[in-house]
Amino acid sequence: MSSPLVSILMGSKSDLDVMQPARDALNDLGVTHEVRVLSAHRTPDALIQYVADAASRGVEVFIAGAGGAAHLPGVVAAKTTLPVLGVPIPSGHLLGLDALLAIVQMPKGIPVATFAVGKAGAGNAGLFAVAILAGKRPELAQKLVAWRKAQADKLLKESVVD
Ligand code: RP5
Repeated sequence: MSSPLVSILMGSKSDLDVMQPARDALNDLGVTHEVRVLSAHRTPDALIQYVADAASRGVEVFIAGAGGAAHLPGVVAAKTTLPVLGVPIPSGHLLGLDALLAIVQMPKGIPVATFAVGKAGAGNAGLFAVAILAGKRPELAQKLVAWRKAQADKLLKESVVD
């Protein structure tokens, strides 16, 4: 089996589009990752088995996106001491506010880092995963600096509107 550094989890295939920016960030920066759809309430046993297995294969960071009651990131965090980055997915009547509150309000003792609702949060979770990994990987830290510079250069090129 391959050993990706990051695992991107989501509770439903319907979350894939919102989670895409996390994949994009990891692809841009050349970080190995895998993507799985596993649900805390629909497939709890498979989820718990996967988390244990992924950690033993070398995964160092989990990104978990979920909508609604959104307990996926919390359940992942309950089963590993590796960093878990939670992304609230906008869905249903509450448009992600439900997921945001569910993820950000983890009771003391089992932390989940919570990101913005939707695609911005997914992208930032990807970048944050890279930042965590870059702590012990100087070449990755350099890539992150270059990525930030490219982002700034792009904005500066477009800064004169009129
Ligand atoms: C959550 O319920 C998923 O993360 C998804 O955001 C939401 C709706 O899932 P589906 O009904 O589209 O499968 O578990």
